[in-house]
Amino acid sequence: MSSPRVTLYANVSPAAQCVTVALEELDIPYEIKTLSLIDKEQKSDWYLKINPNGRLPTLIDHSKEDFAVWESSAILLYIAQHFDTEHKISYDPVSEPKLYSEQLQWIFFAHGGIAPMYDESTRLFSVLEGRLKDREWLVGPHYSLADIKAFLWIHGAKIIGLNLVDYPNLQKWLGRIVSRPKTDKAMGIPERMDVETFVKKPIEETRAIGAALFGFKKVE
Ligand SMILES: N[C@@H](CCC(=O)N[C@@H](CS)C(=O)NCC(=O)O)C(=O)O
Repeated sequence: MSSPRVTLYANVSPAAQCVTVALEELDIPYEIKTLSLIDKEQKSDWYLKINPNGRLPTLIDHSKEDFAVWESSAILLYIAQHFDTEHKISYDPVSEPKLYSEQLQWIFFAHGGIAPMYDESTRLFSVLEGRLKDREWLVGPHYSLADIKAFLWIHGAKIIGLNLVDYPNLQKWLGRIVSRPKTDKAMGIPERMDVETFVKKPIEETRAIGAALFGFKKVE
């Protein structure tokens, strides 16, 4: 096995697992280190030195003197810049400037829109549903960081009581994504999110878990 080019501090959450998806899709050798949110390891002094926000994920690039990158979308863009030179899952800002801009638009929408406003996501789901009405991917002709950033929130929607019955295009798009072998593999790293088990828990517990996993509300 090749030695890891990067280390990813992660847990089972859309914020962290969108990064494992990108690493798997690009066949980048990486090491996963999981932190326990229950033990508040993400707030320990050593971790705050690499991620002052005290949240997961954080990527460490061993080929750049252990340079640390935090905030999931910044990590995705860093991975694209340094490890996706063939643009398998990203668009080139120079030769594909419009697609690159659209990719940024949808990443920002998912990062600033879907993630923190998960409580009021139906309108945001409708935006995605409309976007996917006559296209396979959020941006351009292939799977990209925009899809990778957004889909795990949709995949986990049941946890907060939303289902996708009213969103047929979103359902089909999600089906296309989760049937990709490398993406499916990444969804099991560090562990597979067990949506059905969450759904059976009492509502207060579900919301607390949802808040911790998705980071839309602080759980003390
Ligand atoms: N905007 C951040 C959000 C990260 C986030 O919310 N991570 C959650 C994952 S479970 C977390 O670390 N929660 C623990 C905490 O807030 O202390 C990103 O996209 O990287």
